[in-house]
Amino acid sequence: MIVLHQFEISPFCDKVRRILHVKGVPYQVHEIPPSRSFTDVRRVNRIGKLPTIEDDGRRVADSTDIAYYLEERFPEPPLMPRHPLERALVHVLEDWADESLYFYEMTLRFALPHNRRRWLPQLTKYESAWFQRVAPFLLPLVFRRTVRSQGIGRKPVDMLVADVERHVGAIDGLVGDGEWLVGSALTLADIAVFAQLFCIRGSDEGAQIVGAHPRVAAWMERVDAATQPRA
Ligand SMILES: N[C@@H](CCC(=O)N[C@@H](CS)C(=O)NCC(=O)O)C(=O)O
Repeated sequence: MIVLHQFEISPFCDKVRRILHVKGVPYQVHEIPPSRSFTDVRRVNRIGKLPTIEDDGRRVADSTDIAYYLEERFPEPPLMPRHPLERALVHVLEDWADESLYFYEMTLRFALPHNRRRWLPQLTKYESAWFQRVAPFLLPLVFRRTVRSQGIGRKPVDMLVADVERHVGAIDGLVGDGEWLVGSALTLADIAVFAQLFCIRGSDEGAQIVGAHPRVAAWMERVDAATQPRA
């Protein structure tokens, strides 16, 4: 059976879980506490990031590589369109979600103190009691350093909110009066963008922005319903 090495709270791990659900593939979870990034995670893969899956002795790291691997191994139902233009769009949207939206969700949930207070207990759920005590002092420094060096973390909140409004507006434009982001069926683009937007919506600012876009909220419900574990 496939083993998913994960941080439960990671949007990339959520993305992989949802792909596995859509394809009806059974899997086991190996949960690693985030504080073990430099030890246990590096033993799982040399990139030192999760998710990673293990399938019959073969390890695949990175949610994008995992998505393409699973698409080949379990082609039904397809998450990649056949048409080259649609495939290209799925790729671009997935990369936008992973490499841009991710840093907004990280900044909103973990760099802004009012959101962090709510999310820290989730992040440290699998940590030792000792780490849970030091986390409120240590982790804000780690997140601040990460998002500041990436760049988004240097923006004041009003600029951050304006950026997220533009991104959510773009999703609204893509969904339009249709059901999915690309073409006429659920694709990897829906799952990748959903996974990041779900986390963005977990912040006060993100919830307000998504709430102001009923078509985006309805699309999120649609993707969520289509990517739940199969009964
Ligand atoms: N491009 C990677 C990103 C994965 C990623 O950044 N994972 C984070 C958790 S959300 C991680 O493992 N961070 C640990 C670290 O950087 O040490 C993917 O798509 O899987």
